[in-house]
Amino acid sequence: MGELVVTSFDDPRLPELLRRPYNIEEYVEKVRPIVRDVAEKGLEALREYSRKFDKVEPKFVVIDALEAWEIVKKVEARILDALKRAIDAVYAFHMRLYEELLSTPRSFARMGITFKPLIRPLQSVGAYVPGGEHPYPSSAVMTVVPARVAGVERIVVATPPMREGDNAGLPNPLAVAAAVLAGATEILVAGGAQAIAALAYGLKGVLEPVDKIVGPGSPYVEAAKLLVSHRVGIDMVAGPSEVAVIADGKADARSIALEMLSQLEHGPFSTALLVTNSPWLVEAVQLLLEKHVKSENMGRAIIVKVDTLEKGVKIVEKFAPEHLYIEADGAEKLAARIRNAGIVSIGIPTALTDYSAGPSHVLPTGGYARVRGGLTPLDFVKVSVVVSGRLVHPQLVEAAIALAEAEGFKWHAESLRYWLEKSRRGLTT
Ligand code: HSO
Ligand code: ZN
Repeated sequence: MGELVVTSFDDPRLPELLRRPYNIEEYVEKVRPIVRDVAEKGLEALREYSRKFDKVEPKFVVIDALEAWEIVKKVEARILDALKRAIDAVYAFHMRLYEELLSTPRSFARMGITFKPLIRPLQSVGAYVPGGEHPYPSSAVMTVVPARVAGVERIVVATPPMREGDNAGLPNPLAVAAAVLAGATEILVAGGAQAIAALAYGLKGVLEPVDKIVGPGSPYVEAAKLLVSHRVGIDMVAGPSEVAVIADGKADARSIALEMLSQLEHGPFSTALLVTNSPWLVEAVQLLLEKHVKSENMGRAIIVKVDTLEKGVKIVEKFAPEHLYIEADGAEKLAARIRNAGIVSIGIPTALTDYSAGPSHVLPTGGYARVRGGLTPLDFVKVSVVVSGRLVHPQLVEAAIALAEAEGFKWHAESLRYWLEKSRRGLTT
């Protein structure tokens, strides 16, 4: 059962109300033994945890893209078609974004040193696609597509086996279809912390470890990602969905309520916040939300009445929501002022960005929007630099010598002196 709170800007309980209802650190302790077991015992431990948590034995632990097509055949043509359209849109957006952000970098030089930036894709990544109560084929699209656009060769999608029915022990066919249509190369049939451990450590003879793990998941999955982040890259803590809404008296109460309900239906940990300067809207939205929030499996809805939208912006900035939806006069201006939001929607339902608008719906939650935005091809490349030069400005070399000496590193200093001398004589290569 969800919860609905109506309050105002000065309510001293506000920070507490806006605090996320879970603490990832507690989960880190819970998943530590699981991660350790899978790291040490591999496949055997993975199967054991699958029996324990998924209540089923996976029929295959790893499925390659070719075999996966057999599972894709089980998916209705209509849904396959929807998936393809979503993939097209997400692909087009990320391709364009990639060109804008990472178009072939040119070399440049300064004080005798030439710098050549190198942007290279990671070689392998794992993308977690949640199962459980809802399948998340859209999350396969939103992780695999930006990885493909960046040029990642090996993309492993991890998703749990289904518990019941014809597909018991197999991954959800929708998740598999989305994964292979988007360009995944392997499917790991595992969920939870054990899947994350398998991706990070590999499974002897079955699965090679990956370089980076991305994608949303339960607090267990997120905690496991944190635990393995000393050996693989991770994207972020992408936990339960959140939306903040800024609206004024002209907003359509029904659309506001639907924005809130759609993100709240992700479950009891999700949060939807409305800030508005319109007393009328407070009442109308409250009325529309009440029944659903209190009778369905939802998170917490908070409606905050503010006297000016300025104050609303302040609350939203502190909350740092995953999604921000704005329906108010001067929406563009308001959007430009918000520094902490994973994605901002103006006149576009957040559900469209969840599926097919283009940007990835893998977004920072729990306040992490202070630190980063959503997943993009930038998360799948690394930038390094080749430096070269034969005659570097002596001031730079002398500065380096002075600093090496100050740090007490005599061989650093000596290598620099030797090179400086060589370059003075035109002997450097
Ligand atoms: N709202 C979620 C994404 C999602 N919604 C997937 C439905 N399916 C994270 O922004
Ligand atoms: Zn959603």
